[in-house]
Amino acid sequence: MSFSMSMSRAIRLIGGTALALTLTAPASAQTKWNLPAAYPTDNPHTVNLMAFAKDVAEATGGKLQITVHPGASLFKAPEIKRAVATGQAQVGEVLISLHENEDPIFGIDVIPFVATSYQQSYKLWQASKPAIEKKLAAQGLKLLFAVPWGPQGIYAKKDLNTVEDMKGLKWRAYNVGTSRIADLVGAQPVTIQAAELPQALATGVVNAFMTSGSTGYDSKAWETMSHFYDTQAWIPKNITFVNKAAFDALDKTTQDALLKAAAAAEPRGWKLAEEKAGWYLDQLKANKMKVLPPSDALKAGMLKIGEQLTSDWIKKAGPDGAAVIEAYKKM
Ligand code: PCA
Repeated sequence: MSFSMSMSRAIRLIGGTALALTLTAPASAQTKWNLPAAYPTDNPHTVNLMAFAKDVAEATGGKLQITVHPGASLFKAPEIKRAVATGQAQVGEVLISLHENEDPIFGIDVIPFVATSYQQSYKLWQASKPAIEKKLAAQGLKLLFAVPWGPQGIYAKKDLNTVEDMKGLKWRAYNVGTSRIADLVGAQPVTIQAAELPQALATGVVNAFMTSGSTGYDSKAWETMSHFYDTQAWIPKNITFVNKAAFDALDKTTQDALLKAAAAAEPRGWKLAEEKAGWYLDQLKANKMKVLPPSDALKAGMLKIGEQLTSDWIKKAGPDGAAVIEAYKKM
């Protein structure tokens, strides 16, 4: 083989490789996003987020890869929103009422007894969505979807026949509202996020709390608690959002695929939550907990607390908040 032949072949080969690289460039131009989340892998919220990430990867032919980080492994629950707003993560999921201090609208779904069924809760979401979306946008966040928890009940290790029986309890709170309930009943509030709840229970830092059947299940409440009072006081929601700049940097086709996957994630998440709510209470029972409706007296006491929290909220939220509640009531 002559020198010139091998040279020209080498040049052709180099040329061919360069061409191949050019052709494969769009497929290998992969965008990788992190999605911090705060709840366990098998929690319905996380299951739904994983399905969302899978949908996005499939719809974009692997161009946009979202890695879900469950269990507060990347950021702690109260830090996720800021992490996404500042671009430390591109997309994230939070219990939106954690941020009620920034704007009362973020706490609209945790006002007791305003929306207690999934149907009501969905209506409240429709009524409050424009205001929440606007507030998030002002913070550099684009709303993707919202998914509910189970109805909130009271976990305790003794009979609670009235709200007076809650006096002096070491009460685990997860947001402003649950902390305020402790104040109103004369319990001592300790704010602890779900990821740290199992340890708080094991070490006896708390001896009562309100949450869903799922968080009770996730934290093996039966190891320390004996009662679950199914008060169905409110249905809180997690909201998933994306950093606006990260979204804007995507090409239009990828943006559309992301929004389509988000639009599918919302109804799937609501369905999953509702389907599993009963199953979770069954697991508490199977683990020998008493799952009970609240007594009339306990219910009346909780309703009174609800009235107080409702008027507190209306005062804080002003006419804008009142307008959202009015819109909800008309739905
Ligand atoms: N679980 C979360 C928020 C509401 C819920 O049901 C928690 O207890 O932290």
